[in-house]
Amino acid sequence: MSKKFTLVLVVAILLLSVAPSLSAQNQPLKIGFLPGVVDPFYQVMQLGVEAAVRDMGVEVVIQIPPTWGVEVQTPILDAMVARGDLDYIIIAPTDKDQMVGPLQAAVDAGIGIITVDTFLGDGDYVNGPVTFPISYIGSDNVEGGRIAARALAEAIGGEGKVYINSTNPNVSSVEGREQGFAAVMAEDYPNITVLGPDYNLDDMNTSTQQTTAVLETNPDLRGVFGTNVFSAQGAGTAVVNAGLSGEVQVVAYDATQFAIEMLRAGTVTMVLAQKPFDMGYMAVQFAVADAAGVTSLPARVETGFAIITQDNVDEPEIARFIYQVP
Ligand code: T6T
Repeated sequence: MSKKFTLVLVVAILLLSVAPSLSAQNQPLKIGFLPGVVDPFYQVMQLGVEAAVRDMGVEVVIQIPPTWGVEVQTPILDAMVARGDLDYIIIAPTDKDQMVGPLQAAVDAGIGIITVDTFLGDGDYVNGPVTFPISYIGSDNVEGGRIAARALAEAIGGEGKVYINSTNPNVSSVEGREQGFAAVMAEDYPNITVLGPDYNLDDMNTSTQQTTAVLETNPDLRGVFGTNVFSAQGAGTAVVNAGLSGEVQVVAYDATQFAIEMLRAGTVTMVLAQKPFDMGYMAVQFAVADAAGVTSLPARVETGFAIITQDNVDEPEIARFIYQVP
């Protein structure tokens, strides 16, 4: 092959690889991103979305609900649909049932839906009650709850009373964590009693108040599981405020800087990091692939965890999963 032809071929390949992904109307693909709430987990997810948007030459419209709930998320979703220029919406549904209708309307308007972090229905988009989303990209939260339960059970010597502090009912992510946690305790630790869950509606102060009340009424409490950012931060704060740091063990879901500080201080015994950057990046990839005509996208992608302890928190391959937000 002549050198000139090789050079032309290489340049052509490079140009094709950076060509913007186009919609059916031959316009740059435009994607909406609508997470659950403003928090470090979704901020890291947004970094993943933005990195993929840059890499794949697409456009994104980002809107983040100030607080959690269908009454906040639905109007934002409806406004995104009403724009009429979005090809896909990447969303973390704030209720696995109540968000089905509004998202079905988005699909009826010709918008592809990819759910991240939380799912609709039972999460089975092939054979379940809800099948219109392209995919669910997120954690296996039942397994996450099981990991948390084993860590807490080990930290308290396999016996005693523990408490779950969580955010909202009917949210697939924390619901799975609660289920996995309770299942391991029931199956493998007959001498551990589980209190809760109490729901803090994603408010850290409420979580602190709830956990404080449980500590006061249960002086024999040995451990607490906070099922997400604000639950873990609130529960850990309550344990510290009660002067019980290191005595009442805390397992934290989500690797915020706050959780890591509590880990280093000995208040938290294990932090379970999710991979929100991966969720965001892959969701954009899936939208681009679907627009290009790919038909073999998996309906479920589980992005895994990093288990963070005092022993490994400074190891670069672990520390990289701490939620670093700008
Ligand atoms: O734990 C994450 C997320 O996985 C969950 O669905 C809701 O809470 C967080 O956003 C953390 O606040």
